[in-house]
Amino acid sequence: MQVFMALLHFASPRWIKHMKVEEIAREFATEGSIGEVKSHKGGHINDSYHLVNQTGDKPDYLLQRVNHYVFKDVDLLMRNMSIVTEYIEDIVGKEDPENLSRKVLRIIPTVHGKSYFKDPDGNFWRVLNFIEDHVVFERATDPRIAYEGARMFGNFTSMLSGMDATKLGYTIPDFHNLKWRLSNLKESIKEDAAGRVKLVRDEIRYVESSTKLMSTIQDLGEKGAIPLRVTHNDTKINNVLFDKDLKGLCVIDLDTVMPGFVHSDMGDGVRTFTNTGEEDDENLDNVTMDLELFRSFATGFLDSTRKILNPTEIETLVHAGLLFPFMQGVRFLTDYLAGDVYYKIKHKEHNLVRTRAQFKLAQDGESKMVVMQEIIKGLV
Ligand code: GN1
Ligand code: MG
Repeated sequence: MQVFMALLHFASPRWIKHMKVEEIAREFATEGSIGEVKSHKGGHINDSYHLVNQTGDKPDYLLQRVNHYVFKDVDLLMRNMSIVTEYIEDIVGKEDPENLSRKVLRIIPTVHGKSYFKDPDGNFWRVLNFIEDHVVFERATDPRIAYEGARMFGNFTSMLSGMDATKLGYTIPDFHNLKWRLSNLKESIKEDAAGRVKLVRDEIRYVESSTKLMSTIQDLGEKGAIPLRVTHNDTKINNVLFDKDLKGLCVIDLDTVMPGFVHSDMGDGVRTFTNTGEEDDENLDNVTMDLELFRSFATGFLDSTRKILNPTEIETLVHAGLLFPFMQGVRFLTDYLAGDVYYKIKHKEHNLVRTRAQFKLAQDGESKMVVMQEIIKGLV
């Protein structure tokens, strides 16, 4: 396959026009004149660039290449994104019209009026407004960050609770379906494409022994006890932008907004806001679930969702904090075994280091589950 791809690459340059990022930026209906194009730090999937406007009073923009290995249907993804951003702009526009441009994401169309541009190499690009003077965090160093970030993510779901979730398509089918994630892991163990199974026996044993506990939310979903909502599905701490006074501005990274369970948003939030270490911490002693940060996160999340959640959702919210580090570990482990084909990595063992840190976090969460449940009870 790789040889075939390489041949294809060498056979194509005569008629394929490889475009520069600057040229791609010119395909969009931006205002003013774009000068510098700076690479912008983003997540593990897409590539982002900051388009700096040379015209004084005109705004900057964010150009992104959407990873179409991960998002197979970019057309559907952009349709979802248009529906959601317009819906939110309507609500926020009534609440705070003066600060609208820093509080919502807007899709800037191409010069032909489309929501994305496909370049001759088959890459998909989009442009969004650049939110000025924002701050992002990789870790919650202050309970106020956990509270405010959680309130922002909760408010996102809450704002969208008036929308029929089936209006949106699935940008990644089965994204948070644990059974599917586990069957992918099984498959990658069987294939052992990178010859690494022998290195992860302990991790595989941990997955097998934890599956039952981690399936609680999936079981509830299958029974129809928890409703499908419009959820964000990637509520990482670095997907909320703050202003300098630690007030939440805007929730970003809407690629995975689709029908889901509220536990996804609680879960990825707990996973990233309460971790005292890094997502890929090599020192597992650093990785714990901080109960004070958990209290702040749960308070913020419930302050903005209390009014929309049903009693079963609230009662089972605590499970989300264990499931999401666990499932994330399963996903990193699967990618490690497959030879690092999905997540961007910084070194050869990166996905294994990430796996171990996520499993440590899930274990620490499990040992604190009773206390966390008490905290949630005290909040409702
Ligand atoms: C990916 O690209 P980023 O960092 O926003 C992933 C999430 C994971 C996360 C782990 C589409 O998100 O699901 O939770 O990495 N996104 C996709 O850090 O798979
Ligand atoms: Mg993301």
